[in-house]
Amino acid sequence: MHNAHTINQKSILALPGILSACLAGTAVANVILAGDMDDFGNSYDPDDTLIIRPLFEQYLLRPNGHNTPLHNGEHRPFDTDGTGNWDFGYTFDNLPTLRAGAKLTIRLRAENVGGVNNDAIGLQYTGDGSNFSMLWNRGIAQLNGGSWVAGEAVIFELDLDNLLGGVSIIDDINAAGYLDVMVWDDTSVDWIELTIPAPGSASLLALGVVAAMHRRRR
Ligand SMILES: [Ca+2]
Ligand SMILES: [Ca+2]
Ligand SMILES: [Ca+2]
Ligand SMILES: [Ca+2]
Repeated sequence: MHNAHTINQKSILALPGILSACLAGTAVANVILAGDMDDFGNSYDPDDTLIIRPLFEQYLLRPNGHNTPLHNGEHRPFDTDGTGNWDFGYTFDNLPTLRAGAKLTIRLRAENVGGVNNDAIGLQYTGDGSNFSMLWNRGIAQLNGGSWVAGEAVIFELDLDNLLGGVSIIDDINAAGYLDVMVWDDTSVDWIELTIPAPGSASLLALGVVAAMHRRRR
């Protein structure tokens, strides 16, 4: 009986520590990395595996596009070197619910093949597999202060709740459960990161209050 009481008291004393550990744990965002961070090293490394949902893939491989007539129907891989007229696509799928704070970070390089100035990035393909339709897209030059020149590399952080133009696509991503990323057509992709904010700590804070009250009652 005495032993049981001692153990109980110890576990109650440990409670704030456990709770703060929980809070610290949930404060860490979930980050999904696509491609490998190898400074545009080799394509087709184990971590360079492409995931592209079927309808988006159909669009990327459309007969009158770049990939099918010019690249034998092959997808542009991560880390291509010196290659142009090739469209890149990737789908982050099976996503949990995103909230404000979700962001996409992407590292790009303008290839020295001519024609990079009109390259662009698009998010969330909404077409029927044959037509161009993106929920949001912008010229890379526009995102890069007005220019995008051969050999230049950049990391963009795109706030999915406040994209250039004041657009939020978070509700659309949540409704779909995926996020398509497209980059075209003379620009290489080193890697892409999707940062998913941790669930709100409000409920855990409430739990902490309940625990404190519980402790006082004893
Ligand atoms: Ca690689
Ligand atoms: Ca081109
Ligand atoms: Ca181009
Ligand atoms: Ca890479």
